[in-house]
Amino acid sequence: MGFEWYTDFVDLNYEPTENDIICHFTVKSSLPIEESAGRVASESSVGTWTTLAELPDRIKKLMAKVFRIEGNRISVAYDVELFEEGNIPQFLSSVAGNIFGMRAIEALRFEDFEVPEDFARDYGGPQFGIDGVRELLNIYDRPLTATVPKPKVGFSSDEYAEIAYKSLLGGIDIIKDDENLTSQRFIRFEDRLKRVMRVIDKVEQETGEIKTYLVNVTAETYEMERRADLVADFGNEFVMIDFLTAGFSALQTLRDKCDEVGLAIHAHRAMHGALTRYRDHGISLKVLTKLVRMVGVDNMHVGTGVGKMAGRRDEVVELIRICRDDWYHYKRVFPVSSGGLHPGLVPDVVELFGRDVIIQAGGGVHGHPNGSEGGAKALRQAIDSVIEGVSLEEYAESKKELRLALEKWGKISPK
Ligand code: RUB
Ligand code: CA
Repeated sequence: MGFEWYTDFVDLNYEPTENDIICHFTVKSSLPIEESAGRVASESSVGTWTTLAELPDRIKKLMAKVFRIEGNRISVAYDVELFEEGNIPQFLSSVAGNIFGMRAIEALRFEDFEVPEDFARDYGGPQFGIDGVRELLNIYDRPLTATVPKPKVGFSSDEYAEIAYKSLLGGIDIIKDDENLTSQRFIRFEDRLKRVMRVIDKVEQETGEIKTYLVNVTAETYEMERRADLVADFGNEFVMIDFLTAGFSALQTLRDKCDEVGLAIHAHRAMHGALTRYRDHGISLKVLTKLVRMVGVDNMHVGTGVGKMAGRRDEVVELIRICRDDWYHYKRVFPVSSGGLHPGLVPDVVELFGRDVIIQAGGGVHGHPNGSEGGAKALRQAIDSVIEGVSLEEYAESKKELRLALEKWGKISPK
């Protein structure tokens, strides 16, 4: 048709330059692939549905280019000039914006992207990263342990702090709020923070170990900043954010705030399933994980491969690499393995992740027959056994808590 120019956005002879951002998509459409691919590149860069009366050469240069087509997988090159420096929402509005809603495209998956140094430089990355977090906690030789008090909402601050106390005393390093715990009527933020910090001080004095609190500051952005200030005033090291429900703008705001007040960021990925779950549509976790590393979170949930959340082992391995491989100036992100874990699964998790992992168990600690303290001990014993190279069963012969955990859960992978 004379008025369309979508295929002008396809140039299979084009060789990407060092000024290009490369995005990889999978496209499902009843149109020929050049047609559908052209639509993706057009709508995500300078195009509209028709040719225009005027198109200056200068702007023509900014047309995104589909330079590779393999079956229904396409790769698109975007000139870095198309993007504002340091603005993730604008990046997503371009390469993951309107194109998801076009009628001619039945399904679209944003699989992966690569950025040139010129673009990478505009994002600071993690402030602490794995090495910094290890320094904060003074733990260098083993996986870190975290627990979410369960039930995840409903406790008063007092009850919550009591569970935190028992868990920390049993050997857990980190208390973590759950994704939907913020500042409900029954457990206001400031009150909970105050009480948990009191408990942390007490345990730190009693045990000589350093403990920390991943306190969920997710809220409207001004309120979130206020909460981050409070957390810093109380002398804690971390905040946690549900980065998808809060949004990338909020995450960037929090990252700036944390730079100012010296806090590390724990990223919870709640809601990612709405984007990542269907293999032929949405945005992959790979993309989300790269983005949060660029913005600069210090911990990121990547799944377990064995627990209650979806996510195959090979996918988890890939996310671990995105968190930990060298990538420009970005510090390494601590991958968090969480969701349905318990002592019997610890060997699998360490086999998959190695030692640079935060192992989080909620139900797998507080569901222990001896309660939270027993559960915490069992989790630490499971880690010790792996580090010492002894089987769980053998280790459990002399460790009561681990034995009780194995009797209750065995090595079950919960659904
Ligand atoms: C953990 C829990 C976390 C999940 C989220 O509780 O529910 O919110 O880890 O999933 P429990 P993911 O240890 O009792 O399962 O880590 O995959 O984002
Ligand atoms: Ca502390």
